[in-house]
Amino acid sequence: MRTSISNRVRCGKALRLGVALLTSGLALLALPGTAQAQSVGIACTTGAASNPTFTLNATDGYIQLPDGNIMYMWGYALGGGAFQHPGPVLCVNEGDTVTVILNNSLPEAVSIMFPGQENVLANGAPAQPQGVGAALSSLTNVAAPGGSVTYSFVASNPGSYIYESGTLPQKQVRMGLFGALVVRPTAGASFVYNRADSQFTPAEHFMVLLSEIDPYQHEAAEFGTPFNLNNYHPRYWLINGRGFPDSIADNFSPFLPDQPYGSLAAIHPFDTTAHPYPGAIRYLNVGSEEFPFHPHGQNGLVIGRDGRALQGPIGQDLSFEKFAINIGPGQTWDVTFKWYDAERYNASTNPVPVTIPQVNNQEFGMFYSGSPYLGQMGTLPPGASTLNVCGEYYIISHNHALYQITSWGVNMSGPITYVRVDPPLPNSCPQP
Ligand SMILES: [Cu+2]
Repeated sequence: MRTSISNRVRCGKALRLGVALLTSGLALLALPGTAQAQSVGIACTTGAASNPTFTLNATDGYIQLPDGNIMYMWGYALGGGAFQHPGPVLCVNEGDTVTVILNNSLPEAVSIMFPGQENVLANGAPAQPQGVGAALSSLTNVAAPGGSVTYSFVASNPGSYIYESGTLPQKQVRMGLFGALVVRPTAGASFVYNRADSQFTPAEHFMVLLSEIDPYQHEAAEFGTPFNLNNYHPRYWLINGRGFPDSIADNFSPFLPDQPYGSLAAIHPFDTTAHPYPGAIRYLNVGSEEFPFHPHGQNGLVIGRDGRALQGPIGQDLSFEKFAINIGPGQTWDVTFKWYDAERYNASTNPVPVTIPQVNNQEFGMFYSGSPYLGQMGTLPPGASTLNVCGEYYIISHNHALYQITSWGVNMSGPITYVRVDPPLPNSCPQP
């Protein structure tokens, strides 16, 4: 295990170096895809402006979990980059011919399926299920150990998609061979679909990729021992490959070198003039159960599922509001959301209509500003500290299958994240 940990540290150095190079713009020509280095929100990896090519290496590594465990994983690493979990978020444009070269460094044949994409080619011929005799061995063409395969398809429908292994998915997807694919519509990158009502605030664009881990299956893969799938029993559930509280750390946080994607949703209050468009969340489920995700504070507006806008035959709007977002296995849901400052409480003109208890009778969470008013910092009693920076609000957002809010028994960790509501624009709050 000591060797594994030192590997992890080296990977982290490589990732940080990669981010530094990207920031300086020097690596744009050298890498087969470039990742946006923003700290919060969906961090797209993009290729050429049209018809991009991505190189993904199936490899192994380790991730950190909230209970302190280190977990052996498989993953798709960006060509030239280190192991990461989950795979890079591939963002392409509608109409692109997308090419994905898969190189396999794992000890068994692996593949990539692109659910929702039509007419996928493998090495230039239609992708086909593979078999040994009458037995199905893979749902699509594979790369043998040490080998490679090239997939291509035309991204003809905008929306959110999963890409994942089609080979022994009951093992390989659970080991981590998955990622997200975003197809941007011709309407532009601030739209989810080619519908005017799917416009969102580009700075408020998020991903919630839900997955699960049975540590005994991963241990068996690491040490090459058998695993009885009848005993499959997840103990960890993750968002974007992290469990809470790691889930709300920045993208590319140095202390999570192989888990680059956070899930904090940082937004501003809805305002018809200053902030008229909603935020957008792309929910994806690569697990084996339905995950009823529960964003508190405001219902989500479900505008698309499985890479298709919710609309009738002549474009009628069939979107609907939802309290819990019930993402089934293999599904993707596109959801927009707003946060309204309904009461507009103000310390001088519209105070909270309750008597604030004296300090000795209050409990302070680590994100409380000391003031109930948005955009104000209050005085905290001696000994209390806060992570709040400018009187912003934090609203929990979590998987509502509460038995899954755990990391192998450590309660209130796992698939939890926050919506962070900053004071109205324009403001001087330091941005995450
Ligand atoms: Cu809840």
